[in-house]
Amino acid sequence: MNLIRTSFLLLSFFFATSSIKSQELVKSPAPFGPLPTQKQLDWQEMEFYAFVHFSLNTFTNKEWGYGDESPALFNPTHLDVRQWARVVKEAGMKGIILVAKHHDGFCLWPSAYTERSVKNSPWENGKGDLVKELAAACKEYHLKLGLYLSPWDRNHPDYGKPEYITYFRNQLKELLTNYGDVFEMWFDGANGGDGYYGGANETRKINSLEYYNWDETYKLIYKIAPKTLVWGVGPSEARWIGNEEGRAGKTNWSLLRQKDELAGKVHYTEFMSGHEDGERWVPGEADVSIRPGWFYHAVEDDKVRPLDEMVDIYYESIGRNATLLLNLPVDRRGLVHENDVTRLKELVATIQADFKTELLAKSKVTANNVRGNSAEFAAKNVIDGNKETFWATDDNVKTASIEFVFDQPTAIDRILLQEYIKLGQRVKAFTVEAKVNGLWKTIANETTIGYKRILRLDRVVASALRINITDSKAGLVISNIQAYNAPTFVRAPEIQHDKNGTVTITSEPGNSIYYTVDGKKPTLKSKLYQGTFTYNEAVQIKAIAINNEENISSAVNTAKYGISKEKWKVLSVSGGDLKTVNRIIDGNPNTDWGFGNASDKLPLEITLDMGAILKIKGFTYVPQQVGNNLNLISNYEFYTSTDAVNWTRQSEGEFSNIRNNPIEQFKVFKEVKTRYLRFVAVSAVGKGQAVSIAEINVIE
Ligand code: FUL
Repeated sequence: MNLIRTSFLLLSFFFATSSIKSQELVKSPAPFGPLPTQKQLDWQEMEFYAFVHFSLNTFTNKEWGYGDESPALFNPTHLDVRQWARVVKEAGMKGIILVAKHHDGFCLWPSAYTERSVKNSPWENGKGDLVKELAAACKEYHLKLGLYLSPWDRNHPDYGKPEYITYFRNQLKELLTNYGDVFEMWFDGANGGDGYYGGANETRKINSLEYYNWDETYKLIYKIAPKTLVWGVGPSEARWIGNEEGRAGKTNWSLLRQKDELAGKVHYTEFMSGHEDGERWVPGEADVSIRPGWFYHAVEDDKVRPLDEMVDIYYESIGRNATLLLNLPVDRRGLVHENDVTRLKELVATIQADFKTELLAKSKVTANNVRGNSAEFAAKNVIDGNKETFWATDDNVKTASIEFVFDQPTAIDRILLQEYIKLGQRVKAFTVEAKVNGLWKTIANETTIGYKRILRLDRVVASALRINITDSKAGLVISNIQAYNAPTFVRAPEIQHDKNGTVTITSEPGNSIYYTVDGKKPTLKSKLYQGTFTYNEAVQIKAIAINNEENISSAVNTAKYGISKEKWKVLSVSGGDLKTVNRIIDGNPNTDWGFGNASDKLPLEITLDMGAILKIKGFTYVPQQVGNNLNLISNYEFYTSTDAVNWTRQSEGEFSNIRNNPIEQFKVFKEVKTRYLRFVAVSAVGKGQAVSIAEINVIE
């Protein structure tokens, strides 16, 4: 008995010490640098979620309300939040962030702290609560709910004073306690400016870093809603990606020098790539609307972003270590518009086809360094489909290669890589090589990986694949590597129409282009494009490109043009360079005209002659498209006249949000007959006097 007991003790001692030893020998890699919290990890894994902008602006046709619009205007005819949830769920998105209050202060829930809400709208006889309805729909469809509460309130009389902060926090409390879990709280960066402010109609500038006392506000949020991730201004847990086009930088660190940012020392363009030396984990979220505007405008029904662009957005957000927040501007019925639903389905179908069959799982995988030669950190962990296992190298081994050998030559054009970010983001540079016909060739030379990096590559038929990490902050910890052979994606052709009505259609070399001018869908039987042609009347051109080798068609590109601007003339202009002013009517959005010489003072006035009387129902202003510090117009007036003597003002106001989203600005009014147009740039974004115009168009 004693003997047995003694040997048992000895044995257990032996096993205990040996397992301690092996643990000592091959410890898991230590975390490196700033780390994500569990909340941030869960959020990152959502990857793709929806934004909904739907409020008074939907009914006033604005992007930013001034704050004086009546709540009675909020009157959707067929509101169905379950339709939103269905569309979102079917697209594989994981949640919806609803704009509960935009800059005009109108609340989609019956806040106890204001009369400016759905309770004073005809919708559901003032008994409705949109946040509640959406929370229920999200629950039903297993989606997470997020909320946007605009810190800037152009309606509130106390905006700019301490009293407003109490109001703002009270509303936060309502939103974070009455509707269940909120996965993300969204605080927009647009803060302070002109507004109604309870009738004061003035400009109120605030210092957004100080006024809101974000530290206190964040404390309050975490106290009542610890599961909520806070985005945007203040010491946030995720950052804006620096543009409203949904594109992250190729290099994208989930780190940020947030202290510098909070001291106002970081330019927003740096958000696209984060900071390699950031002291905090603040990952990027790429936000973009499926249409040009964030709110619904009927005039944009045919301006839903083309499939090519949506696919690019997917690869340049989720494929570049960011999450993708895609806005669906709900229309006046209260539904996601059919055109948006169609495009979303096309996007999802394309992405699903791209990632249909994974090709590395069956390959033979080896690495030239494995941490402690331990099976626990072996190369094969990157193909086991388990996100908790990883290939790791020895500490300080910052360059290493992992190789995948196929049974037979395999066609590949996508590679997906993931670091095990629980232990930090490490990789600074890597290359990809493919063995083609017995020879290694480099097919990619890239920088960061992070949570997820997807490469779109020209197709190769390879017998083996090698990933070389060429620079890293610390030993490597890679959890997943995949490869796919996505179908050839043929980009839709580009259509251009110049001032003289000349139409040029272009596509990638080797493709054929077919087009129609009668609104019908082009097919292989339509007209083959063989060079430029001229169209002076209003025309709708639809074109497809065909990849001849594989006989694959692109999506249809539709371009609508009004009558050509051939007869247009600039009659007068109150400053700027007269020699180049024709650029604003040359039909080319990439050439712009600048106003802002030393002697130029706003307002700028331009008078145009269209050469004939036409019926128009609006105009558009295309701002300068090229560059970083664009000279943008913020406020305008627009007049029409049939004789250039008597003028009628048709529209005036602001180009809201143009700073963040400098796209073509649409302004509609009641149809009017006119020959002459007068466009007045009243003020510029920022303090300067410099503005520029790429194009002025009319809406017929
Ligand atoms: C911007 C806002 O000003 C826009 O109106 C929109 O809400 C967008 C998501 O953020 O900065």
